[in-house]
Amino acid sequence: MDKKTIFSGVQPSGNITLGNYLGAIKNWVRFQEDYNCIYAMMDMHAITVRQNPQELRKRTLDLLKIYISCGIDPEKSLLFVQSQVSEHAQLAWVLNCYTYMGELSRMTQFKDKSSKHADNINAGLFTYPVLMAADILLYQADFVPVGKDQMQHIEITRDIAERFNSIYCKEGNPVFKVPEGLLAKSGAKVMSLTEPTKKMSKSDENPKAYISVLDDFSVIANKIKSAVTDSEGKIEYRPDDAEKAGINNLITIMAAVTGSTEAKIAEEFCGKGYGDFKKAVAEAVVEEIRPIRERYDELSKSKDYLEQICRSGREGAEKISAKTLGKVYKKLGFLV
Ligand code: ATP
Ligand code: LTN
Repeated sequence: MDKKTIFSGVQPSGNITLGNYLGAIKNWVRFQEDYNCIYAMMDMHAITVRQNPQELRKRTLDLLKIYISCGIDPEKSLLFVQSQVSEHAQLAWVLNCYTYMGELSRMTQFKDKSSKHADNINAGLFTYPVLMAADILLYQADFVPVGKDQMQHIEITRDIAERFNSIYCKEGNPVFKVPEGLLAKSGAKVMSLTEPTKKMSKSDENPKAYISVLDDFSVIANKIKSAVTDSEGKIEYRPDDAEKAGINNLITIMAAVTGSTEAKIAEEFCGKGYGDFKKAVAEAVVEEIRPIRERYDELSKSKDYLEQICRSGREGAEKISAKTLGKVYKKLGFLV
C-alpha cells in the first residue's frame, strides 16, 4: 500500500526554540518509518519580517543541521529549501486569487505580527497563509504536523483546497488532497518564559522569553530559573487559570521533555517549592538538548554534505510539485 504523505516546515527567522522543537520537530521524527515525509526550510515565509541576508543564509543551513540533529534522516525524508523550488511562489499566486481578504484578515498570526511590526505591515504578511497553503497542497500532503498556533492556517488551507476542487473538479478527481493538521500530544503550545500568556517565539526581542536549542546549557538553566511564575507557591496544573500561566507552562515543558503528562508531573512535584521544580525542569531540558547539540556541532564540519542534501532535496521536491502545478495550470486554462 502507498504510504501517506506528511509535510511540514519551520521558518529560519531566528534561533530554533524549545517551542519549535516540542511543538513540531520532535514529533516529525517518528513519522519517518510509516509515512513519506517532506520537511522544508521556509525562508520565503521568513522575509515577511525584515531579515538580515547573511543571517538568513546562515540560519537556513542551521535549520537543516537542527532537523538532522533532532533525528530527521535525509535518507528517509525529503529535505529542501522553499525558495529553491519555484513552484511554491507560482502556486501561491494562483491561490491568492482563490482566497478572500475577509478570511485572511481573521488570522491571529497576522493580527499579532502586524501589531508587533506596525512599521512594516506588508502584503506578504497578509497573504502568508496562502503561501503556506501552496507549500502543503503542492505535495498532496495527507497530514501536517504543527504546533497549535498554526492550526488556523491549516484550516484555511483546507478551505482553499476545497474551494478550488469544487470549482474545477466537479467530475471528481480532485486536483488537491485536503490535508489534516496533526497536533503534538504535549508541548503543542509552549509559552514565553517572561510573558507566559503569549507563545514562546523565536523572533521575540527579549531572549529571556525563549530557550533556543543552541543556547549554552548554563544560559538555559538561568532562563528557566528566572521564568515568571506566581505568588501562590503551589505546583498545580490549571490550564484555564491565567494566574497559573507560568507554572502551567513549566509543567507542560516538563511533561513534553520527559514523555509524561501534565497531570503526572503536577502530582510528582506537588508540595515542592518553585525553586526545586525549576531546577528539575532545567536539568530535564538540558538532557533533552544535549545529544542534539553534539550532533549539531559534528554536522557543522560537513558543509559539502549539507549542500548535497539541499541539492538532492530540491530535485525531489521539484519533481513532485511540478506535477501538481501542471494540473492546476491546465484546469485554469493556462497554456501548458
Ligand atoms: P516566529 O517567531 O518567527 O513567528 P515561531 O517561533 O513562531 O517563529 P515558526 O517557524 O512560525 O516559529 O513555527 C515552526 C513550528 O513550530 C510550527 O509548527 C509551529 O506551530 C511550532 N511552534 C512555534 N512556536 C511554538 C510554541 N511556542 N509552542 C509549540 N509549537 C510552536
Ligand atoms: N507557518 C509555519 C511555517 C510553515 C509551514 C508551512 C508549516 C510554512 N509553510 C507548511 C507547515 C506546512 C509556521 O510554523 N509558522
